[in-house]
Amino acid sequence: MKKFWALFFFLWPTVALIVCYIAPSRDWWFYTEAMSPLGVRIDNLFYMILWIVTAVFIGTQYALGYVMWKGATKSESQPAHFSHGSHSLELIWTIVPAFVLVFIALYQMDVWRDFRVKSSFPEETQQDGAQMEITARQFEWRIRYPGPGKQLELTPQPDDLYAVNEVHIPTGRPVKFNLRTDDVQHAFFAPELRIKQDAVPGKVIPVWVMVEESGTYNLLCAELCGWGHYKMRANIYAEPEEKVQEYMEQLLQDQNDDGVSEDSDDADDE
Ligand SMILES: [Cu+2]
Repeated sequence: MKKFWALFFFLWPTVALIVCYIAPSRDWWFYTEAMSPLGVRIDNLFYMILWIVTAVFIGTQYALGYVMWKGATKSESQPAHFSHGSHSLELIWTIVPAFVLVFIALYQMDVWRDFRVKSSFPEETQQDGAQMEITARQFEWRIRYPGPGKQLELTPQPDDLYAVNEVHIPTGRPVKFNLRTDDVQHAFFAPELRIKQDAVPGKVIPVWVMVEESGTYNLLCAELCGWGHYKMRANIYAEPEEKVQEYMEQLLQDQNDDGVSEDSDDADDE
């Protein structure tokens, strides 16, 4: 029975090794590839941490299995050896994890800076203001674009264009938007683009994203924000610049449509 338990403890690191071997080819880690260059860098950080954790897990579990196997195969007549405390061991298992954590903290800093620190955003987003404002509210995403040819102001303007649960961004260049919330705390979560940013009451938080391939991506709320939290699902449409322009023109037309047909307009004029 003792040998069984030793083998049992050998089993799990072996399972971990097998999973690590087959998971990448079966896409078990992430359900899609990162669709933005920054997302790729975030994934690389994730994989680096995953490898460290995996190595530690496999190493410690095999060590545990080995100790158990040694105990299980030792003769009954041999007396047990008791030991308590080892300064050098304790030093090792304090310094090594501390070193690993400091390394991760320093290594991830440039990705963090490029994602979060405004002055490190891509140059294209530095000159102009934000391209749109995305406001989370119970339970939807409201998007405010500036009127044609205008810059986005922090406060709503009469000719602003509005959309709900539908974000259109051009591909191939960085886009900056302001994130805010109307009520409680929400979180802007675009899993394929690897963006997760809290929307905090009273704050306007700039976020940037660059998508290279056209496509429709999810926008979800990742903060349990109330009973309708599950409904806060929107689409991000990444498309060529001309398509975004077309969409804006359509939005402008729809917004200016007063519901009265053009014919009756003419009739009024007469
Ligand atoms: Cu929410």
